[in-house]
Amino acid sequence: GLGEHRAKAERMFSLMDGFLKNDPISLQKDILHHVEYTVARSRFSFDDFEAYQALSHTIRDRLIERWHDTHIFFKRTKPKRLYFLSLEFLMGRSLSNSVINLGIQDQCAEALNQLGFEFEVVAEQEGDAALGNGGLARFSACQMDSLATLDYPAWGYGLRYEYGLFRQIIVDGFQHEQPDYWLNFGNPWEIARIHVTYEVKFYGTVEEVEMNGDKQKIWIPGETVEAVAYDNPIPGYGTRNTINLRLWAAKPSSKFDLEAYNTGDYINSVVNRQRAETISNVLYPDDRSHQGKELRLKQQYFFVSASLQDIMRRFKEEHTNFDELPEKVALHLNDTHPSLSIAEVMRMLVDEEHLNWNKAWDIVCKIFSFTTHTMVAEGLEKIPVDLLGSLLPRHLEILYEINHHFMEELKERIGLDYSRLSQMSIVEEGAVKSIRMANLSIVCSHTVNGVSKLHLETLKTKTFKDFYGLWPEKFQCKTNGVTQRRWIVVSNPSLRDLISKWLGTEAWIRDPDILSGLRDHVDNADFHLEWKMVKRINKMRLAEYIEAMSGVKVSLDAMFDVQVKRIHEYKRQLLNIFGIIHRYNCLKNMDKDSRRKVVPRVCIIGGKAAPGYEMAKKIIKLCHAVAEKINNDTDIGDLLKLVFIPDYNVSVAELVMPGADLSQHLSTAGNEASGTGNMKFLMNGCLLLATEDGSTVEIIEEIGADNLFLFGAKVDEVADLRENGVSNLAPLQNASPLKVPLQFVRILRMVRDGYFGHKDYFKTLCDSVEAANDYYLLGTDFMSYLEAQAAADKTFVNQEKWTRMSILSVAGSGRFSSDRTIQDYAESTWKINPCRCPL
Ligand code: GL7
Repeated sequence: GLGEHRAKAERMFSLMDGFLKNDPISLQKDILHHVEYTVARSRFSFDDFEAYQALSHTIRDRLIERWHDTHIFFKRTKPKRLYFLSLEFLMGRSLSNSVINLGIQDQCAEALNQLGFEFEVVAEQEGDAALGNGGLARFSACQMDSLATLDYPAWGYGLRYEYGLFRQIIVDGFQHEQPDYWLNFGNPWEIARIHVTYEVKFYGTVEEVEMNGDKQKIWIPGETVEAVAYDNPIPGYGTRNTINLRLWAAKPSSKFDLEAYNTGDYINSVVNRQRAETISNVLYPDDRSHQGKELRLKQQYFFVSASLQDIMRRFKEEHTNFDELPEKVALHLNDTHPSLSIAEVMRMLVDEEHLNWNKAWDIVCKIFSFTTHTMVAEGLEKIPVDLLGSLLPRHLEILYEINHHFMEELKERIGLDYSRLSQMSIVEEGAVKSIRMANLSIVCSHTVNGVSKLHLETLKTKTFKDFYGLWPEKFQCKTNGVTQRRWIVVSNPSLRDLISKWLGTEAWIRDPDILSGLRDHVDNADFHLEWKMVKRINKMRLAEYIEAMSGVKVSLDAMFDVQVKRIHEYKRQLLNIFGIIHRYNCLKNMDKDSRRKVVPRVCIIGGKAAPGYEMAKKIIKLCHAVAEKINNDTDIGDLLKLVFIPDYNVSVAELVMPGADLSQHLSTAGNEASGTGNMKFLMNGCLLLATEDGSTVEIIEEIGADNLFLFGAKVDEVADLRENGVSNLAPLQNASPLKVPLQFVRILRMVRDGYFGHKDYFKTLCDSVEAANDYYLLGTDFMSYLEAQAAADKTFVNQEKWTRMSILSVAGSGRFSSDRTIQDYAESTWKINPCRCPL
């Protein structure tokens, strides 16, 4: 009874001596305890990596306490919960971020110090959790940090890939991919929940059965695998709240097939069972295109099915009536990757809970929201009907039925406009009949979010014009953001201290708008001096890293000019490289006197190419070929260096961004939905050289066009430039120098003619600019690009002006915090309230 329960609880409390303590002595005791009993090394002899393991477990214990309290509190208060569904999370390292969010950074540093270790060195031991590709995946991670910090009752759901994003190694200038078997050394940041498992089914048939006089469809699946939960606590900053990121791993089903074992083929049966695990084995390394692969579809459904069973179980523990679902559950689709959820919830409600179709649909339409992260229609996900029908036969039927209802509604609204009907249909008839996952997501979601103002505009006027006409109120803009906890506090401690000193508060770490207070000091000479000193320290760290990685010694007086992001034609790394070749040509033609006036540059490029993306791989090779020429030219010396940073990832970004003077964001206008790298550089006082694309448009609004270097065609000019052939390079030989600058033609020739070697290999790269009508407008934008570069050089000479611009960049970066993004989503899309766990 109740009395017994209370007695037990009291005894438990008397056995516990309160929460774990965070003073340096208690931390040391815990670290040594974990060295001895978790890592199983001697306390008298352990190395940096073992210190990392022991400290991580020490922190993990503290995370678990808070995480328990948070979940008990959520359970007690039963708020509406947000479930953030994403196939990708790029978390990076956890140690530094955790100690900062727990507010025990100094204590940990001191504890380690007294044990003879250095926090920075120990933190360096950690590998990145790279369960995602690029911006989309890192944005998911930033959003988790903000959800926890702002006390929202949220859960993240994802997949626990055993192989994260491949490691990039460079051999002879070419990219090679190595598997990232990241769990090899153990992962202290996760908690295996071996009892939280669900069966996920695939294949089979659909049968019709009689139920209470009604005909009812049921799915008889053909294969079962098990999903096991791995929980990753996500601590908020300045709060006890610690939320959960639950990642699923596939395991063979515990119910084995007796038949198979009885045939005597024991070995093969075991091997076949093991195949189930392949589902969550490997992350697909393409960041923007997915072409109907069965394994990918299996991953998506595996993820969706396990997450929704978990979510429904939690709902049913607290509620009996599905009418309450929209008041208690918000499901967010991070891009279309989890959008099979829509069909799955329908299946659960109709087939398993026996709600009638209309009732179920009514509920479903109130719980889903959707964010799309792509600009161009070709980037939208489609799933071939044949594939879907064989893997998930019942879901295909449900999708057809959803579409049937939608088409009927649409005919009533717009009449028999067949061209429009077929364009808006969820089912695409064509050479390969397929399901349009974006259309499905729009039809069923109550809000459709773009990731920048410009992106939303494109969605309304182009990509989803017809849907916007039908449901204008659904379309919203939630400009992306990044967390200042990781992108300033963790990555740039010197800047953190400087900002706090001059603002007289650390409150900006929770309330980023306060950063605007830096404007008050923008002309203060002492502030300038300290500001430049911080940049110098960070450049020093970066220079050391560059030398270690590439052997190239760089001068700290040079302008560090960085472009780091996935390699893509539309991101125009090629424009950057052509600009570097141009700079090289100019230097070669200069006399000694003019050279003395040149601003020295260190050009830094980094990023991975999808393994199957030939053009991107050629861009990487070209970068290396050009670097080899320039860096070994004794004529040039420190005036120009080009380095490629291999294996760009979150932890490399943390080092590179604080050390950059200038960063480049060169996407052809209308191609980058938002971009988030620009925001991270902005927060680190790095000036931007950029096109007016994605979220840069809003950065301009915030800091003013004078505080960055803009160039290139604007989004509404691009179509014209393409269509009217203004930039057509076909008649290259006699091109008008006004339209296609001669310099550009010359550089293209150099590459084509083998000036940098590898003539044959670079041919298709040159063709992609020349023969393909210069789709990304490199030629068109080239002069404007060079002008922006010249303006950057000129400004760099005027250090006072440069520092002013740098300060104003940070001062204007508050709006680009993911805290702002998340608060906006919470209030206007998810309708959830903060739920703050008491201390
Ligand atoms: C992306 C967009 O390309 C990028 O502009 C955006 O910042 C990011 C987050 O919204 O999403 N879409 C996409 O598929 N990837 C992105 O990075 C991989």
